[in-house]
Amino acid sequence: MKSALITGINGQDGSYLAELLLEKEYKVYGLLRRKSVVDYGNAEHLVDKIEFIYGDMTDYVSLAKAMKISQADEVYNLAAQSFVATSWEQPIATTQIDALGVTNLLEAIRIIKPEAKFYQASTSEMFGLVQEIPQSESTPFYPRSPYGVAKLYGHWITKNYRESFDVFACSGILFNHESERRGKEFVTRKITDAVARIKLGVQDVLELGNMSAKRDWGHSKDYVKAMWLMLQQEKADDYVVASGDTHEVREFVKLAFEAADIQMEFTGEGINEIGIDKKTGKTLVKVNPKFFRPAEVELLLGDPAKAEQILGWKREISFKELVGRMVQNDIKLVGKELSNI
Ligand code: NAP
Ligand code: G4F
Repeated sequence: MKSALITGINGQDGSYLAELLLEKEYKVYGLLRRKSVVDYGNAEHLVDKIEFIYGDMTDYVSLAKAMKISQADEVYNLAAQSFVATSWEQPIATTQIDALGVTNLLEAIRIIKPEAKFYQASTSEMFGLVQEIPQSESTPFYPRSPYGVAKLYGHWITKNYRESFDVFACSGILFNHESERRGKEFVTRKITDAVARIKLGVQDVLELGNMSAKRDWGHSKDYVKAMWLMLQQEKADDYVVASGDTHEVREFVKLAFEAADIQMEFTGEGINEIGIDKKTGKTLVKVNPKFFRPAEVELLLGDPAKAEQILGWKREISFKELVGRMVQNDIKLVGKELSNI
């Protein structure tokens, strides 16, 4: 039986990856931060199937202990302060977790079990102010946020441990992936949650920042398969994982309202742009500059050719299906919340 250690176990990707590895009969260990109230988050339904180990990416000793206890054959580093906007408010914590945290974990592997295979959750945010369209493994990086800069360090230190110490270390440069388990501060889930509340009559308006930003969106369930595939190859390498399509935030909003049977259209420009209900004329969407970022990533579009050719990976859930699944799930969740009041 193979064993795996997943950091960020209670996050979006951690929970889907744990499900995938359990299906493949791995013994799964999950690194969990100690909080005042125990919270398994997205891994709540897996508590009987996973062995949790308390630890923190900023604490080398806890990571060394996690490696000692788990003796993991495969280590997936998904833990991060992952919200770009917060990285300007907490640049130092973001760096300690997303940059130095990776070195802490690589050192724990090198010292305790150097033959373990390592996956690093790199990100399309490293392309930032994009130097090429679409972005591939050879596109130069230009991060635009403290998060992007910290992740770029994590990316290079992973490569460095591969080249310096022969650790089987891979980076997955994953483009945006969402799901029914996405945190509600990220734009997709913020939209689908608001659409559900508007549909059920408990919210009037959805306020957003830059709706012209374009993202290459896929479903997390598809993307965790690529993580696993990377660690099953003969040779450690880095791969872009993306859908190969890009959409404006505005398009996501429109499709989300459509999925809830609300016909909405945009009118006006800049900060005066609004989305109105075609039937009633009511304003459903507004711009609030408070959600603008100090530096924006305007366009992300990935080229997944290498992952498709070498890993045999292909995304299965389309953009339209992703939006539909998230909206239907939020309508169900908000409905349940209201019936409990
Ligand atoms: P997520 O839902 O925000 O999960 C992040 C996880 O990291 C949570 O379990 C969180 O635990 C944990 N964590 C945060 N700080 C920690 C610390 N100091 N020590 C230990 N654990 C800590 O993120 P996700 O969407 O699943 O993303 C997974 C990884 O992929 C992240 O590294 C993210 O940066 C990267 N990534 C994501 C995307 C995407 O579109 N989703 C794209 C590219 C790369 P708590 O509950 O304790 O905070
Ligand atoms: O959903 P977002 O917050 O995701 P962002 O910044 O693209 O980051 C996500 O994807 C990265 C991969 O590229 C990951 F590495 C990272 O961990 C995270 O998962 O914002 C998407 C876009 C941005 O351009 C933002 O400015 O949506 C725009 N946006 C417009 N209004 C908004 C809002 N974003 C948020 N969160 N909230 C808004 O009201």
